Amino acid sequence: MSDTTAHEEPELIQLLTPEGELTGHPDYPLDISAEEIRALYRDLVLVRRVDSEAVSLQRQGELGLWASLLGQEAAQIGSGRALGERDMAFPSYREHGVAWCRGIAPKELLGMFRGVTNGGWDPHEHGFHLYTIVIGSQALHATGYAMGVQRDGAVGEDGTAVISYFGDGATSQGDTNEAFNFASVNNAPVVFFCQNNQWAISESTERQSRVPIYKRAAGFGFPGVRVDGNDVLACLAVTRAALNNAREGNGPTLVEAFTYRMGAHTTNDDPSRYRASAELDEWKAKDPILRVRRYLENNGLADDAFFASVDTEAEAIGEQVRTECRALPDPEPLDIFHEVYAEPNVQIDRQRSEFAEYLASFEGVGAEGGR
Ligand SMILES: Cc1ncc(C[n+]2csc(CCOP(=O)(O)OP(=O)(O)O)c2C)c(N)n1
Repeated sequence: MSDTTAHEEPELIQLLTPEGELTGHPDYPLDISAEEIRALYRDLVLVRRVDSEAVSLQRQGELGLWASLLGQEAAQIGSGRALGERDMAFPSYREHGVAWCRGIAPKELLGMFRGVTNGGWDPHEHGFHLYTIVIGSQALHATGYAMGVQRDGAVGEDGTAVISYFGDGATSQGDTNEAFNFASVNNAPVVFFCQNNQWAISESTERQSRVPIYKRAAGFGFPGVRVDGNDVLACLAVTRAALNNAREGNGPTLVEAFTYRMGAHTTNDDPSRYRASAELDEWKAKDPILRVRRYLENNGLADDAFFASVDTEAEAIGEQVRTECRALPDPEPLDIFHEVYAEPNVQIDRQRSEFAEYLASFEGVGAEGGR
């Protein structure tokens, strides 16, 4: 018996090579203007700048933690810009680029990582759900939401599509596999967008799946596709097609965006302990921003003034993020009881009163009061 599935070379959908050559793909035609490509370039540069500023802020004690998106900008901007206004995204905790596309201000993300907010933003206002730390759970949330969309009759030409973001590690979770199955048997309008960044903290992708991740969709009865996750144009075209498919009532798709986490898992991690630096060098050559810049330059579609203006904007946004982060107000201690239940709750009311009494017991006690 031979086993070829684990070893054959998977097809990678790519429209723009690392050298900046626009090759296109017959299955994913993309009608895009130079202006739109310049706008994508700007998105990529700005989210990278927000991200690097957040890493610095964490290092300086202004944030408790940060999960960097470095290297995954194209996967997130490409898929994020494919979303329609009515669509709903269910992120994990690294989707700062998608949040950017959904109009979430960076300071809202920082508030969460600074620990001064219970949530961050209104999911319905932005079509972008709250960050999820419990790996894989949002695949089920997205599927349930998509089944709701279906029951509301919001599938069809102007329908709503749902997208769930998760990593390669999440594909080992029961929740993710249950979501695949529910979505498939219900033909739910959901796209599963897996950013295969090659690592789940210190576990490599080989430890998650014996076959290329996108091929696992076939076992659940829906299509899977592997896209170059460092190619913003391919990510845009492939996600757009998958969302349209879902919207039109043709069910789920698994998109595996093949990319690389160029930074640490989070600011608590040191990747040099488990992976070789040569691997990073290899992926730096496939940088998602560099290839768009090369394309624009080589084809005379952007001049030095354009690149300089994006850099200036990036510096300004870095400063803005820093100032806004430091100005975020600390929450009142009693805020912890807000938004626990939608309806009044006796237990919560009792706990709030007890805590308020406890806090009041400090009133009038000066620094010397504890002696
Ligand atoms: C249910 C659950 N198990 C374990 C963890 C601890 N944990 C946090 S991040 C992570 C790795 C996730 O890797 P992946 O899904 O590839 O996403 P990435 O962080 O690479 O974007 C793990 C195991 C968790 N948050 N939730």
